[in-house]
Parts: sequence; structure tokens; C-alpha cells
Amino acid sequence: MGRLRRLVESVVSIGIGNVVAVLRYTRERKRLERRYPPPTPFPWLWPRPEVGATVVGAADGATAIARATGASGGVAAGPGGFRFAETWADPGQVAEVVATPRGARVRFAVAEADAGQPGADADEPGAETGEPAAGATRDCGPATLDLSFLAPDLIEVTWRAPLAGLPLPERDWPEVDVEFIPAPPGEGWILRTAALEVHLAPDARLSFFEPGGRLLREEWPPLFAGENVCHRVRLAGCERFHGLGERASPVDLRGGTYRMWNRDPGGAYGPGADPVYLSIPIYLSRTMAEAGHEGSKASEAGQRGVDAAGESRNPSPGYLVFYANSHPASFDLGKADPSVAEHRFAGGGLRYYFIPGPAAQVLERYADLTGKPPLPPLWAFGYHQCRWSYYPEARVRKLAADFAHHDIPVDAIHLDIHYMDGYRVFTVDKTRFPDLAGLAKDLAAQGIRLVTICDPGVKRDPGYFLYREGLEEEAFCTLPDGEVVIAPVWPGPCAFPDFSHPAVREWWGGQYGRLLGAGVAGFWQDMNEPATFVAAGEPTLPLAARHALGDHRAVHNLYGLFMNQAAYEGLRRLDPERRPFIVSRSGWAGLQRYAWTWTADVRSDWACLRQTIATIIGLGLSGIPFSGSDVGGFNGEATPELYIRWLQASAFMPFFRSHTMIGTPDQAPWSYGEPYTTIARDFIRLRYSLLPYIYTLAWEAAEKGWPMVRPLFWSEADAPTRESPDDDTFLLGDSLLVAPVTEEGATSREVPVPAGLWYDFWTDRPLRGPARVRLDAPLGRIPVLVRAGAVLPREEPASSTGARGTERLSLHLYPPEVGASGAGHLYTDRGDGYGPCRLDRFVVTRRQGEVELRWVESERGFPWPYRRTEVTLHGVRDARGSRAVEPSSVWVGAVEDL
Ligand code: MIG
Repeated sequence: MGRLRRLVESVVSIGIGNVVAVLRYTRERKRLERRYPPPTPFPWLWPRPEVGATVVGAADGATAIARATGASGGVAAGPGGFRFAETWADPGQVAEVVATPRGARVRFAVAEADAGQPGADADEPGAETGEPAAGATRDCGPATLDLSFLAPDLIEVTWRAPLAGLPLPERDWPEVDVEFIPAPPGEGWILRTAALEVHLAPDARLSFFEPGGRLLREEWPPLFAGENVCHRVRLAGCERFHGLGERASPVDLRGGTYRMWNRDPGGAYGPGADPVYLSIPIYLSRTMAEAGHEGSKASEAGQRGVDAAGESRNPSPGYLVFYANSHPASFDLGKADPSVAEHRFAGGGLRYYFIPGPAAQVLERYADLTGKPPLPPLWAFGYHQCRWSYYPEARVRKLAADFAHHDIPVDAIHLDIHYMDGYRVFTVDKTRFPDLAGLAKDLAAQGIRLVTICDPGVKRDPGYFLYREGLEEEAFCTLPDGEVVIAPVWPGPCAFPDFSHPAVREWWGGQYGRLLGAGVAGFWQDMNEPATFVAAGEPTLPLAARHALGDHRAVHNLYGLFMNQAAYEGLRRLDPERRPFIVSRSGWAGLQRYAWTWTADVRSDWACLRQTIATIIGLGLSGIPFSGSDVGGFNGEATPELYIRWLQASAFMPFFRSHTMIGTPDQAPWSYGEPYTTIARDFIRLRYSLLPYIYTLAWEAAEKGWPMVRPLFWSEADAPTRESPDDDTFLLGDSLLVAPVTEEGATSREVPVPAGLWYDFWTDRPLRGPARVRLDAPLGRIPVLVRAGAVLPREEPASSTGARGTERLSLHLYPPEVGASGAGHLYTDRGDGYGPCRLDRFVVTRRQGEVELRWVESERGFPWPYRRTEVTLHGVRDARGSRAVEPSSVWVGAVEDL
């Protein structure tokens, strides 16, 4: 997009009055950054000329880093091509290791100024240049290292205390059996549990092993420069990385640099943008079987997958690492040097958690650490309709009527910023919506809920109650001189609540009552990176802004998380009988405790449709199970075909909402006429028919922290062989494989079929993997496969979840191979609130000539909700067709192979 057009667009959308405020704030922010520089500068975070220009010279410590990481030529160039002014130092030699109940405490000698080079040993790339790391001072003080097992498969490693008050749930961890094995002098120390072995070398390198001896990860001792921390890890040639929160990147993050700094990319973004709204310093590592990696250098590949005796070449099952650090950071995952991952943090200490194991296992443990997602209300899994913005009231009523007219199911309509009075959060424009409560009530009668947008910026307006209250409560972020920080957003100059303070959260959380009282059912939290308008520089608060927990540098990445905590806890207090529904643009580790997210302002193009699939998979691998993207894309105009393809993919995503930017044509299911309306209706109805399955997956997410949308490697965890994940294909739970069409004009697509037997959802044709098959994908269909052994519960689609049919449940049986069995769950409850629930379990067994279904009841607090339950057999010839069964029955049907 042309610069000028962008400029004009932004002037129009923010209003001419705001332009002056924006220019003023841009200048003011620059001044504040100069006036209150961070204690240690971190120019490497933003590799952009205006920032880099202020960096002077190259220091020797940087040379040490370049050398240690094998950067070519030993010059002080960092991942962004910048020179570092910092002098980095490592902790030095281990002086003493003392066993503690959960592990060990390590002390280091207070080292000489010129002692040793960080992590440079003889076989180190770059070590042969022999340059000393002159000037490396131990300004990190006498370091200690704490190794503490919270569980046999979860170790907390603390090199330097993290930010006090980091929002992680409190938890009492049961005792862990830890064996402390001092090695022969000069060889280091070993800590061992049933699930993990950690080796500490005398020079403070840490290595993590499976108890069997396979190496999982090898770290250099960290480097410190003032408050900055640099942590490096040696990579295996066949290692893959996933996670880091929301990334406009492939599912495999290897080879890129990613920044931890929640940022509004400014109304439009696409593949490669980094960072975007929601970053989480967590990643999963998987090491591939070597077979698929002829290209990788043997020496590199050999680092991993070789057991202590150097015999086995099994790939490791992988691990998860979570850095408990909210400060700005940059994660280079093998970009500057393919064999090194380098993590730099601008302050915030160095504490991280290491969990060995395959994806399902490590994410479950990670959820123990950062919290499990609560079960959302059922209606949240219905279809949502949105645009920027539907108003006035009559238009919203018309919208609801259109759904009825077109016979398309819908559960929620979202109101974007125009419902507010002059963009004042928690107010309603009385002209546009004279009776919001009346509207909400009438919509509710049609099964439709209202969701309203909420922005954190509070308009600086002495006549506005919230601004006055905020001042009285001293709820707003201030500068070091005590002045309230003011920055422009939609309402013009705004103050920003400090959600890191519990009293502020309580005050803010109570405000949702104003909208709840009017019948609003859910909340859409936008702009909470926090985003502000700027003409240049970072579109957020100045780094010097103060919060209860620290400066903005420390709290920025937590801002959205804390805002959602305020909302969630407020809603629980205000309406204890209903489950909150919150969808938030920004967040951090643990967001899943409070809110969903969506990929926000992607462009309406094919590349972005494809990108959002990988982004959503990555969010799931970062502990955020509930997300989705704007159907049709946000910025720009979707073609009818793009809209339909986007809708088809999203019908299988947790958050299923159409949305579009101000000034674009509507993106509603009927906006494009026939045949598009019919296809959209069919897919939305298909979604509603799958709600029993989808809701059961949501329950599973709540129990285990597992994503609903999973990468294809999810079920291959024992023997990962997939070279690189398929970025445009995903599993919805265990039973469904979804292969959206992301190519314009395509009428078929190649589908990766994972190992085992699968069925084509549309034709019941059996497919055997591993294979890649080309399947039909005319406009009205995207390839979907069902795993053999699945029991897919489906119901009659209704006009909304409120009107759901309890008339009939169909258990769709997809027989396993002869001699094998499969299983499925069904979770049911009232769909909202905290009342009784029920879990039914099904086991399918296939023998020669028959398929057996056993209905194993597990919990029974909630009565079986369906009047009639029937079984439909797929993929075999069954003389008797569908038939009714009763809860807890055993049914055996004679079948013939197709
Ligand atoms: O500065 O509220 O991502 O979904 O429609 C843009 C207007 C503010 C950004 C959100 C988008 C929303 C828009 N918001």
C-alpha cells in the first residue's frame, strides 16, 4: 500500500483533531525516551535505523558474543546487524554446589576481570581466532544459580531473580525425589529425577538429558551486561521450534528472529510481520528423525539424538522452555548462526522452566505452571458476526433479521467502537443506541448475544466519570515526575489504567457491570498492547511510564494480560452464575486463564488466510487454546471466493467470527449472493452440528491445557519424522484433520495423510497414511479427514446454541482397522454456569465382520440431554443403517467391508 494512501487512510480514520494530538505525542514520547533512558540500553531490540543510529561503537564483550555464537569474522554484529555498546560477562567458574530439597544451589567465584571467554571451548566455532574477551567485567555480581525441581519433569532454573510479582498462579508443588550426584572433580554435577537429568559443568554450562541418556538441550552460561541478559543454546541440525505466542511465521520458527514486545502493527499486517500483538516467551523444541534430514550436517545432527554411549540415533521427544521474563526480548532461533539460539532480555533477570517430553505432555505441565483455561460458555463456539462498526440500533436489528431471513445460525453480534459515546470506554452512544438493554433483550429472544469492544485508554475529559474516578483512585500510569501519562487513541488524549495494581483491577473489573446490566454477554478487549497512536517510533506508552509492578519496560508485555485479569475477575464477581467470555488482542503467558484471542488486523488476501492457520497453531502450542481470525480478513476487501475459503477454514477453529475494517464492504455470510450464501450456510450449519465434539474439545483444553487446533505432528510425538509441519493443515482434536484451501481458484488440494487409517469426511473413502493425496475441493468443500476409530458426536444444527436441538444425537462411528479399537468422549452440561456436567466415553472395537460400540459412562451428575441417540456407521457396509441406542448400552453390529 502506498505511503500516501496509508497516511490519508489513517488521518480519515483517527479524525483530523486527533492528528495534532498524535504529532504532539510522537514528539513528547521521543523527549521522554531521551529524558528517562532505560537503566541499560537495548538497541538490539528494534533493528531500525532511527534506534540503531544512537548506538556507539563495538565493545569487546560483543566480540565475545559474536565469537561464542560463531558469528562470522568475530565482529560485533548482532542478529539485527547492529553493534553492541554493552560489555557482556558470564558468571565464571563454579565455586560451590550445595544440594537443596528440590535440587541445588550453585555459587560462582567472584571472577577476575579478564577471566576466560564465555562459553568458548576448543571445538567452538570461532574460537580459533584466539582473541581474548578483553574488558569483560563481572558486573553481574557474585552470581548464584538455583536449580529447583517443581515436579520430576519440571525444573525451575534461576540465574538472576525475575521481576517480583510476575503474574503466575501460586501453587504448592508436591515434593520431588531429586538425586544429587557430584561428579569426579573437574567433571561437574548431576541432578536426576525419574524424568530428567540436568548436568552442570564446572564452567557453568547446563545440559538437559532424558534419564535414558539422550541429550535434549545444551546451554552456554548466560551473559550479563548491566540489566541485559543473553542466554544461548546449542541447536541440533534437525531441531524445530514452535510457539512464542502469536507469530506471523511458519509453524516452524527455526531460522528466524522474534521479538517479545506486544505491538499493534498499525491496522494491517501479513506474513513476516514481527512482533505483533501477543508474545509469549515459550517454545517447544522437537528433534526430527535423521532419516528425513539428508541435508543436515552429520556433526550437527549428531549433537542430538545420540545417547551417552553415542549409539542410538533416536530423535529426542523434545521439550518446552518458558522464560519467566516479561521484559522486551529478542529470540534468535538459529538465524545469525544456524547452530545457536540466542535469547536477549532487556532486564527482568533470568529464570526459566524446562519441561521434557512431547507436545501433549509438555503443554499439560505448562498449564500447571501458568494456569488452565476455564471452560467457556457453549455459545462462544457458535458463529459470531462483526464489522467496524454496526450501528445504529436499527442496523443491528436488521442484521439479526438477515440471519433469520437467510436461515443462517448465529450466536453473537459484536459492537465495535462506534457504540461508545465519543469512544469513552464503558459508555453507550445514546443517539445510536438509545436503548441498548432493549436491543440486547430482543436479540436474546432470537438467541443472539451482544459482545462489545472495550479499549483500555480512558479519555482525558474532566466531565467523564471514569476519568475522574481514575484520577481520584490514582489508577493511571504516571511518569517518574508523578504526572499522569497521556497518549492519544480513538477518543483523543487518554490516560491508561495501571492494571498491574490489584486495586485498579478491581475498580476496572467493576465497570463491566455497566454493560452487563444492559444485557451485554461478552467483551472484546482491543488496543491492550497497549496501543497508542504515533507518527513514528513505538506505538505505545513511553518506557519510563510507571506501573505498580515496575516501569513500562517491565510491564508492557503484561498489560493486556492484567487487563483481562481485571475483566475476568470482575465478571466472576458481577455475575457468578455465568462463565465470562472475553476475547483479547494482547496478552502474555497465562492469558488462557482469562481470555481468548484472535489474529486481528490481517489483510484480506490469500497469503494472510494461509498465515492465520499457522499463527493459530502456534498460539495453541503457546498454551492459548481458543483463538481464530477475522473471516474474510480485516484490512481490505475479500473476494467472494476468499471469504468462502476463509469461512470454511474458520468453521473448524475455536473462534469463528466474520469481521472487517471500517470503510470496506460488509463481510457477512450472504454478502456475496449465490452460490456463496448457500455454501456459507452449509459450513456454519456443519459447525453447529459438530458442537458436541467441539465443546468436548473445549472441556479437554480446560482439563489439560491442550489446544483444540493442533499441528499434524501432535500425534506423531513418539517418532517425529515430518520435516516441517504443514502450515495450512491442522487437526481439530484427535479425530478430524482439516485441509483448508488457501489458493485462489483451486478445486482440489494435496492433503498430508498422517500414519494410519483415515476416512474422507465427505465420501467415507478410506485413506491410508503416511501419504499425500490430492482430494477434491470445489468451492463448496474443503478436504476433511476422520481418523479411524473416532466416534464423532453430532447434533442437529439449530439457529443458535440457545435453540440447540436435544432431539437427536448421532454418534458417527469410523471403524478402526480389524483387530484395533478407538475411543471418544462426549462432555455435556447446561452450556453455561457452574452446574453439573457429564462425561460419556465410547469405545469402538472392530473384529472380523463386526463393529462393537461400548458406551462407558464415567460421570453422571447431568442427565443425558438427548431424547434420541443413534449410531451411524461409516466406511463399511452395514445392512441395518443408523439405529437408536441407549446410554450405557453395548451395541454390536455386523458389517461388511466396503
Ligand atoms: O485501531 O476498533 O484489531 O478488530 O475493528 C484499530 C476498531 C482498532 C483494531 C482491531 C479491529 C477493530 C479496530 N481496532
